[in-house]
Amino acid sequence: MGKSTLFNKLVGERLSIISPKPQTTRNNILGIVTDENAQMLFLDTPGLLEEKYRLHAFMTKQIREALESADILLGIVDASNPDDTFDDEVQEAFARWNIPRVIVLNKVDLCSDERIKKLEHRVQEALDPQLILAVSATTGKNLPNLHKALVDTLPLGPQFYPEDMLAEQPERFFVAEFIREEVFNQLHQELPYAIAVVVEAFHEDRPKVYIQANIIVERNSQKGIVIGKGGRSLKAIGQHARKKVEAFLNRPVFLDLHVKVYENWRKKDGALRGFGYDI
Ligand SMILES: Nc1nc2c(ncn2[C@@H]2O[C@H](COP(=O)(O)OP(=O)(O)OP(=O)(O)O)[C@@H](O)[C@H]2O)c(=O)[nH]1
Ligand SMILES: [Mg+2]
Repeated sequence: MGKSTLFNKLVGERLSIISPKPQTTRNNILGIVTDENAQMLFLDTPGLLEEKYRLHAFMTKQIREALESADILLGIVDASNPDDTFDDEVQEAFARWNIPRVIVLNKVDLCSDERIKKLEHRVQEALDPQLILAVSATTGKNLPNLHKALVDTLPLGPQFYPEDMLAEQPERFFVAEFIREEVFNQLHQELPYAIAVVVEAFHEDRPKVYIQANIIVERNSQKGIVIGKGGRSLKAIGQHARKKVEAFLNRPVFLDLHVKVYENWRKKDGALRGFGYDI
C-alpha cells in the first residue's frame, strides 16, 4: 500500500521498514518533523487485518491508539490495485472519526490519469474525505502539496518535542526493525511473519558498536531455514542489516546474530510483551 514508504518520505528519514509483503509494520512509529513554522508528528501504523494471532490483536490495538491521538486521519489507497472496494473497517473509521480526513491515492507512477479520476470519484462517494491527493511515495510526486495541505489543516498546539528530535523509540528498536526488514528481504513466503527480533546487548563504548540480537522463530524447523545452508542465509541477513544499522547510527557496527526458538510466540501474551509487542 505504501504507508511506511510515504511516512519515511514525509519525515525525511528512513525510520519505518518497507517490504512488498503486507503486514510488515507491527508497531506504531512516531516521526517528528520540525521546521521554522511548525512541528508535525507523523504516526505510521500497521495495516488493518483479520486477527489470527494475538500479535494481530496487538497490531489492531496500535491502529486504534493512533486514531485516538490523531488530529488528522490520513488514509492511503493503492491506486495501482484494481480493487475499488473499501473494507467495512475503513469506511467505519472514516464515518466515525470526527477529525479532518485526507485520502492519498498512492502509486500514481503506475497508473493512468483516467484511472486516478475514476478512483477519486469512488473515494469521494465511499469515504467522503475533505481532501483527496494523488501522489507517488516512491517518486515523490505531489508530496510537497500533501505536506502543505497537512500543515494548513493541523490545529494550533504546543510544541511537544525538542527541535532536534526525530524519533521517540530507542535506537535498539530501530536496530531490531532493520534486522526484521532483512528477514523480509532474504526469506520467503510465510517465514518473515513467524519472526521477531530482540536486541540483547548494545555496547557503544568500543570502536565498533557491539550489538547482539536474537532472531526468534516459532518452530525448530524454521531455525534451519533462517540459518540456511552453511549459515549462508543468516550471514546475508547479518551483512545487509549491519549496513543499514551503520547508516542509521553513523558508526561502524559489529552485529552478532543468533537464532532462537520460542514455540508459537505469536499466540502468547508473555512472549509478545518480551519481544516489544505490549499487548
Ligand atoms: N511503484 C510504487 N511502489 C510503491 C509506492 N509506495 C510504496 N511502494 C511499494 O509498495 C510496497 C509496500 O510498501 P510499504 O511502505 O511497506 O507499505 P505499508 O502500507 O507500510 O505496508 P504494511 O506495513 O505491510 O501494512 C513496497 O514494495 C514499496 O516499495 C509508490 O508510490 N509507487
Ligand atoms: Mg508499513
